[in-house]
Amino acid sequence: ASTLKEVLAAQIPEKQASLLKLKKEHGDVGLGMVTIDQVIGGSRGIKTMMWETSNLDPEEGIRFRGLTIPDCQKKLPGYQKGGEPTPEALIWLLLTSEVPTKEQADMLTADLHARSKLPAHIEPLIRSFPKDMHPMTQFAAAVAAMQTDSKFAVAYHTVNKKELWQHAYEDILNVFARLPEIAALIYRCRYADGQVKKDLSLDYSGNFCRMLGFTDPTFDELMRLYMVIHSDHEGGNASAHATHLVGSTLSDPYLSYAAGLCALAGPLHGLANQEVLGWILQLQAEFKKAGKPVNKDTIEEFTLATLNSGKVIPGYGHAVLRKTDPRYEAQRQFALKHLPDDPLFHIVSTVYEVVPGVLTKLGKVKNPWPNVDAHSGVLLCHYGFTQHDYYTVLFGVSRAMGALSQLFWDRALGLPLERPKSVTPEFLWSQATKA
Ligand code: CMX
Repeated sequence: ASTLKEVLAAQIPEKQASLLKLKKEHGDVGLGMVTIDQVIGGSRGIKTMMWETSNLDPEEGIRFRGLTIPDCQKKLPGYQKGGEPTPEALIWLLLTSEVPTKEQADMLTADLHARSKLPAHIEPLIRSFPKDMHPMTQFAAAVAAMQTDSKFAVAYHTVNKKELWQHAYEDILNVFARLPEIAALIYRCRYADGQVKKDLSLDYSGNFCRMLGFTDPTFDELMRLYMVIHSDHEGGNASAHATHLVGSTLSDPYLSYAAGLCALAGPLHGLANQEVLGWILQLQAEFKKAGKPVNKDTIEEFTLATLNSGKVIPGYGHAVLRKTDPRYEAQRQFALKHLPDDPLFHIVSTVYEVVPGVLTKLGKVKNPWPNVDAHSGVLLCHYGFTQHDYYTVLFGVSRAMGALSQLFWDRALGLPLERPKSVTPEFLWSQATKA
């Protein structure tokens, strides 16, 4: 069978030719006008970036290279027959748009394991971080510090730019391979004995779970599903966009993804998964103290109190989605199968019955439905993974697969520096009064 790199190398000339033709023959076709509202409203809905690894439909949710999450669960090879798809299989799909065979996915597992050794300074660096430094700060710093190993950065000065994609490929695969150990080191140093034990006889997720210190095979399955559903969410979200933007300066994949991680660390984006669990635990503790039952009425009261204090309900709403996130639904199905009686799962389910109605009544929230972050923490907690200030790191290990698969194609297609035009408020007023 061909290796991943061979498959990609064979695809590049045709894709380059197709893009050139599109640009040459149809480059002046308009894609809609831009309003003042969009310019001051966070660019919502402006079509301004090409992203091929996934696409987000407001109603249906995400498709990875055309496949929905249930399609991926059916078609991508798992670690065990009939089990959840593996991240390795998804990486293959995201990069090549082809569903890999089990043999191809296993070949990629072996390649990632072979690339997984960290540069010598990374472990001491992580051990030197203050214990109270947020895990996402540690993660972004450690990924940036691995840049000493970038083949792309060296190649920029030594090879023809047509060849740069090969070096981007090496860096990207090395980042995928090394993120789990970095993440595990941060976890073990902060919450446990600082020791990380690999098991390279397992797949990418299984080995990651062992390094974190978890041994339940059902937790391995959860991690496979978790990583697949968090991998990519088209290009406009802040972590993917930041990676793409920084990469467009020909900054290497390590630095580009460190930028993506910094974006993911914001509470309106990836940090929402830690905020959700905090909110649910606070709800549980307050109700217990006041002797209140957990039901729809009490949860509605708690939701209103959060909103009245000027805060958002974490895990609800989305900039693009207008229905329940299929990533939420996939996690709900996992919970119904594996932990139907878990008390925190019951709270999450009751919150789902209440919050959309409350947010709808506010009249301004465009999407009152839950997103991916509303469910993930409760699943992790069930298996004893309770340190919620760490959860966004798991999101960060996963998001690399989408953001960096696209970054590969950015470089293979030779996409230019991203540099949109900004305008002054005076310009906007001048246009407004002209209209
Ligand atoms: N709770 C309370 N208010 C909310 C809300 C929520 N969950 N979601 C949106 N709103 C409010 C907005 O704050 C905004 O209010 P103001 O006009 O007073 O500023 C108004 O509704 C309109 O916002 P919107 O157009 O519906 O949403 P945006 O596209 O601007 O923002 C998002 C999207 C995700 C940032 C927002 O829904 C939010 O803050 N949700 C909670 C945080 C969260 O779960 N983030 C994770 C998203 C998924 C991910 O990236 O991981």
